Amino acid sequence: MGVVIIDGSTVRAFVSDDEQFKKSVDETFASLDLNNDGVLSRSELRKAFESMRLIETHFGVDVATPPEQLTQLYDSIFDKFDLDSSGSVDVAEFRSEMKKILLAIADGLGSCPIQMALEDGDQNFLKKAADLEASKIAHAEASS
Ligand SMILES: [Ca+2]
Repeated sequence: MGVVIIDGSTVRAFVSDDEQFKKSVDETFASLDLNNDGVLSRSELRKAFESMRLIETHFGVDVATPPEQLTQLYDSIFDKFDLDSSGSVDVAEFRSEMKKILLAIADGLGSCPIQMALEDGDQNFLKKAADLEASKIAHAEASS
């Protein structure tokens, strides 16, 4: 369990770092593709969002959402990801939608840093964004 501090520019820098972003998204996609068929099914994507805890929690505070409302929410998320309505989400669809989501989060954060509490081993894009920024700062300090 650790705490990272991120703001909009942290997230934006992560998304615009093509190589790093693609690597992170592809790794996440692979770990979410539980049956290894190369696409995410409705239930695989739902598990992904449940594990990211973007919906059930609001900045780390649990909020109660009725199950039927959650199912509706996850269905609409799936439909958003499944751009060609094929009934599954491929890696390109996943990449493009994650980019949109993260940029929306970046806009929401603006220049207001927030603290995020994270579990060890969290598959969390915001943590990856923070890690990337930390490694860049460390690199800049080492080379100066
Ligand atoms: Ca799958």
